[in-house]
Amino acid sequence: MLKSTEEVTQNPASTSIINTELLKACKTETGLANQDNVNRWRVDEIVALFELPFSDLMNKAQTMHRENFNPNAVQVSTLLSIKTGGCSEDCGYCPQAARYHTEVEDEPLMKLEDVLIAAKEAQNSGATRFCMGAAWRGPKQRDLEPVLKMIAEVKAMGLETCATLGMLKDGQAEQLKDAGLDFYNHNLDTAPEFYGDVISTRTYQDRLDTLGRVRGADINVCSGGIIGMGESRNQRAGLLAQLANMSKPPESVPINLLTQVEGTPLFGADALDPIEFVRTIAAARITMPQSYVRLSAGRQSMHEGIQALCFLAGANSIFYGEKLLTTGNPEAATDRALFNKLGINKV
Ligand code: SAM
Ligand code: DTB
Ligand code: SF4
Repeated sequence: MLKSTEEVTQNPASTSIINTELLKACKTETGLANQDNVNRWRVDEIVALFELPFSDLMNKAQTMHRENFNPNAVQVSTLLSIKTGGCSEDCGYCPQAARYHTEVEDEPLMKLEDVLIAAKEAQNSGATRFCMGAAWRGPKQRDLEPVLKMIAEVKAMGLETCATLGMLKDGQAEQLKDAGLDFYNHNLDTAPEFYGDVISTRTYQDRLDTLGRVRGADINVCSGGIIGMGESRNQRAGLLAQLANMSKPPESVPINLLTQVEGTPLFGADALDPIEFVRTIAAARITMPQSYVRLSAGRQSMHEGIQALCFLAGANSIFYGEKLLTTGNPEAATDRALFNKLGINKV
């Protein structure tokens, strides 16, 4: 039986339980039921979801979504780049890597008071979570200390806090937790087999280790990836399998459409078919029924009809506000108009 909207409105994540029967049905109908552990996904099972007729896939995703969440509520987070550019890493998509010649100008760590002004503006415009991003390989202790203050003060304003600072060393996640951090974002980015084509300065295992430290410190995990980098459908499914099969899947799963930035190696990659992007969102919803799936980078160039399909496929979180980290995002007023048109409320 589907839950009524009222039953899941208050606290969707905590009132829901995984409907194992529904999951089993999703798998059995694709002819690929894995009887050993219905909550583990094989890559071929996820590929079979991608291959379903579009209406069947959307129906499964929407059913799963309604089982676990209020289908008309979307969580909104605002991003701020607190330290921009000059990064030592070589992520092939990223305009902030020092080695690529892009228009991004390097900026040092922002002052606490300026971060708080931006957080207040985000709160006034309706964001409930404030995510602070830094272009670091990982924070040194002297970098972390001012960020801990930012987190504590943003939290004290009544906002949920999120940070994305790169790889964490032992003990750093605990300091972030003590400062009041609610979520840590660290993306797997893509499937293990494609990863080496995109990044060489840190390994997949490094990323998993950081996620383990975040989980170990009892901080909510935010982890997803980027679609449209030239990966195959199998590899898109491979990314979702990595995320869904974690001993506890991430609470928040950002699915970014590659924003192509001139000067980065991935500039000029073949554009992804928008329907394939919607299919990826649907497969994320089905494989991670209790996670917030965030329709992340790429919305500025995405027709509102495709965004509507993403919400129908189970996306229930967005970045809100006219800027992501260094690239554009729809104006808040444009998003409010879209929400009104679709009858969506903010969580
Ligand atoms: N430097 C930290 C790190 O990489 O862990 C944190 C910031 S980094 C910019 C956060 C994430 O943004 C990346 O892992 C990647 O998934 C996403 N991202 C960066 N550039 C992007 C782009 N051009 N298009 C889509 N997503 C992008
Ligand atoms: C995530 O998955 N997407 C956000 C956030 N986590 C940090 C970043 C998107 C960045 C897009 C390119 C830019 O604005 O620099
Ligand atoms: Fe640096 Fe993060 Fe950009 Fe990679 S994604 S180059 S680590 S800022």
